[in-house]
Amino acid sequence: ACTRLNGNIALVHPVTVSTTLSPRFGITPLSFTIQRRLLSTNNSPLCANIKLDYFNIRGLAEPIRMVLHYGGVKFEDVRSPLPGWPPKMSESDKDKYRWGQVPCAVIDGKELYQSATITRYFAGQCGLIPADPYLAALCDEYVDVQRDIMIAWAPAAFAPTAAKKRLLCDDIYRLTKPRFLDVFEKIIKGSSSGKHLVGDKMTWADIHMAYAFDHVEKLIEFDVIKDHPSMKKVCETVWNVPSLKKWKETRPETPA
Ligand code: GSH
Repeated sequence: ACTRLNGNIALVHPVTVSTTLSPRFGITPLSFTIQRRLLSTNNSPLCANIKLDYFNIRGLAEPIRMVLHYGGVKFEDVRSPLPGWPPKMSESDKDKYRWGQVPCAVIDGKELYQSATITRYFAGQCGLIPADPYLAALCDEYVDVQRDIMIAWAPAAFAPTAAKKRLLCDDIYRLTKPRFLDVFEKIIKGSSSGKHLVGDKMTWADIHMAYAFDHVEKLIEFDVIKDHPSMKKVCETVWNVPSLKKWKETRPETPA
């Protein structure tokens, strides 16, 4: 529900209302964060008309969808049929988009591209970016590292045979474990909460981590973080948020 307050549009978010009033859904600190932020803004995307254009896969759109579901933000999840693997658009479809690629978020008619940019944009509006600029940048760093890890696993995802995939998985695991996974494990172990990457609250870096390793596992059928219990804890914490748990259980079953 949107209402006007001191000339600004204030939004009393439906999720906030229900979580505040009904213990059935649980009261989350996020509700209050969202409420506080939105009371001082007149261009919140949570009041906007949001459309997300992508293919009918999780892919690069999934962290955006997760952040929007976390915030209880209504959006139109437009899914075009997958044009092959890896997806390649026809020239005429490419012409529909500024950079010839998706995901594309359309916010009150205005387009925004680049999956990390879009995810970060909505994360900021959903209380998932720390106010401290250093901690906010740390979230960016961790998301970028997670993307490096995903890129490292891509050859296994596109391997022509199962045998080749197995060989590649062994090689990539040997390389990425000490360089990336063990470092994340140490960071989380040394944190005050033991279940968040940055500070003691959920941030978009946590949500992106849950997305990244869920996605890699889906693509290569191998649990990359099976020996990293603290990383598992972060991911479980994300997937235990009621709206994300529901999304995971009900999202469309897709090949990637
Ligand atoms: N850096 C971009 C992002 O993160 O959004 C990459 C976008 C991208 O590669 N999109 C692919 C695409 O639109 C789908 S995953 N492919 C169609 C094509 O290039 O023809």
